[in-house]
Amino acid sequence: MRESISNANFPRDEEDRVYHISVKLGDVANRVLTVGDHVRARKIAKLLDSEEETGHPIFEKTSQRGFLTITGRYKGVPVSIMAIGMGNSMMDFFVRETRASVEGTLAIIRFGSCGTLSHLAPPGAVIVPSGGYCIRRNIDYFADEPIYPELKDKPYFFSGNFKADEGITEILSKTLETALAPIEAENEFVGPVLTGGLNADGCSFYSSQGRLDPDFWDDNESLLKEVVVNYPKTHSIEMETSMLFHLARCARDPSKPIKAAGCMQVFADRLANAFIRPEVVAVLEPVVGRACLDALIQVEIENEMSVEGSVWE
Ligand code: R1P
Ligand code: URA
Repeated sequence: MRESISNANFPRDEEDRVYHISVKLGDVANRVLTVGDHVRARKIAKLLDSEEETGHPIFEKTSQRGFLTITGRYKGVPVSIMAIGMGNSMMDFFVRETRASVEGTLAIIRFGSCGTLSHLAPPGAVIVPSGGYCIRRNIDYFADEPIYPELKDKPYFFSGNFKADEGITEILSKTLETALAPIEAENEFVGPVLTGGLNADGCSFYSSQGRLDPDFWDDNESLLKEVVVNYPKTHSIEMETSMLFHLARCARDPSKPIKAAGCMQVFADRLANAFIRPEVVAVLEPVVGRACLDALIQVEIENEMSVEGSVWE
């Protein structure tokens, strides 16, 4: 760390950049497409309007902690594409530090990958959840000396449900269905788009998603059955989208709402124990990435930011 940081509660550097993502006001647009990995982000960023078209350089920042922010215009509308890595805590860094770097409404679409728990969405399908919940490993269950013995009963906890933004979810579903229809007609391994179910965020890719690992004591053999019993509408299982819905729900200031939706390409079939083939991802991912941008720019933002010197000036 080279910059000097003044505030231990919400750290920023001398130029007011937030501590982990390393952006400041003006670097991120009101409309954000977030993905897990940099490669996906950079491929989608190729769809942004060129610098010749906009007359502005495309903003790009990779933080020391591995967050990537790319801000430009898509079909004339300011958007940011942000790669955040994996898991609930990365989502927490992303949502809080982005919120602190954008004025007005923040509209977020997450485009990730997931495991499927629905026969209607095999690998190659795209799932658009209407809400999501979290499955957390209860580490007290595994503790040698639990502080709260009453918490020792259950190895995994299920949270309540958090809703996606209905308006953005509807735009996203329709845009994806239109974009995928011609590809589905040509390629039997792509599609369909499955909407209206729930997403489960595991706090791990392994134990809290019901993966069996003989090297560890996990007590998760019945976890996926429990998912079906507790939440029969669960279509997808991954690691960030429910946390995004949860944090959007907890945004306090009504003049700065966070509206969030998500879609995932199905990579792993957790019922049939199968995985998507790379050649299917190569067809699916660019179409879904473009559809996410097309959906994002349809989202109405009443109080769009205007920051002197930024990419959307
Ligand atoms: C695990 O392989 C990762 O893939 C999924 C999960 O949520 C987790 O982050 O999403 P991304 O493809 O967006 O990273
Ligand atoms: N991402 C996950 O978190 N789980 C899966 O099964 C596939 C992708």
